[in-house]
Parts: sequence; structure tokens; C-alpha cells
Amino acid sequence: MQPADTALIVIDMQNDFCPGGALAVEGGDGIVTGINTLMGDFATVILTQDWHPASHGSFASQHDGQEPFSVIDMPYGPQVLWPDHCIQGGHGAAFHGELVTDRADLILRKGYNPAIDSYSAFFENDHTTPTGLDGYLRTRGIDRLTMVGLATDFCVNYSAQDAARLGYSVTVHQPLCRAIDLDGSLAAALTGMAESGVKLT
Ligand code: VGL
Ligand code: ZN
Repeated sequence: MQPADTALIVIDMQNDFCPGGALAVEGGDGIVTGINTLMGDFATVILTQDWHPASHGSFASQHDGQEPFSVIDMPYGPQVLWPDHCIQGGHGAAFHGELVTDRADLILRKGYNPAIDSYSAFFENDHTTPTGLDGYLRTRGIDRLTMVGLATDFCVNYSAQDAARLGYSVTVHQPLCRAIDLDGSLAAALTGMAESGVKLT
């Protein structure tokens, strides 16, 4: 059992990131059982849920002439344009059917601002607008985090690096993560996390 100041954060284990989904991550469904088992080691379990309005600015469909997986400049920096995914209330936004959700103390939704994407569970992609998770964890006395889920190189990566910068002790448990791996994004994420002081197991 992990100490009481430690939470498990399960990132974006949603239908759209699993095979058959709009932004499927290879093998995304293969980590569900392991994540369910790992929950048993933690007193606190938090789930995150990518949660976009249908007209979200990160969707290629909202930008004339743009294809999914191209990159454009947004006011807050470069933004990968994604296929429409995780639309609020839709099947794709729902958690994978086998994921244990009853253990969650908190389900943190992110990406609801149509103008700004939010890979991280702590800040939107402007790196400034908070989601409130830091306040939640601090007021509960939680300062150690283990992260698992999807995708290693985007939402897990951004969440882990933000958490490390905020002063949390962060472990990313790689066997229970899967990556999108767009143009070397996985290697870059692993380097970035290591440089930010994230423990990779
Ligand atoms: C994610 C791309 C777009 C993720 C979310 O969960 O890693 N990736 N939205
Ligand atoms: Zn998204």
C-alpha cells in the first residue's frame, strides 16, 4: 500500500483513445486491467477525462483546409490538430467500459475551453490557466503522484512535467501507459520528463 500522501492519477482512459476510437492509441485498451489492479495500492485515485465541446479549437475540422495531425500556431503556441474526439457527453468521451471508476475520489475534466487545448491535468496549454487540480491536491495534503494512462507523450507527459514543476514527487509508470508517438514525440516526452525530475519506472 502506498502512503496516504500519495495519489494515483489515471489519465484519459476513454473510448476515443482506445482501438476503435477517434484518436486511438495502439494498445490503449491493453492497460485497463493493470490500472484497475494498481488502484488497489492507493488510498486516493483520481481520473482525468478529456472533455471537448464539439467546436473545439484543437480539432482539424474547425480550421479550413487543415488535416488531422498537422500543426498550426495558436495564440498560446504550436497546436497539433486532432481528429474530433472526446466530445462532451458522447460515447468517445466515456471511460473505457472495463475501467473501474467507482474508486475515483475525483474525476477531473479538462479541455472544455473551446479556444485552448489542455493536455495537462494542471494547466491549459497556455501553461497559465489552472484546472484547479493543484488546489485540490494541496488542500488534501497529497504531494506524491503516480501517473498512468493515455497518452504517454501528450497528456501524461504534460501532466507529469507540470506536477514536477509544481513541486510534487512524480512517478510515471510506463508499463501502464501507451503513446501516440507522432514524429518522435515519445522520445522527446521521455527526455523532457526525465529533465523535469519525473521518475520513470
Ligand atoms: C490527448 C491529444 C488530444 C491525450 C488528448 O489524452 O493524450 N492527446 N487530446
Ligand atoms: Zn483532446
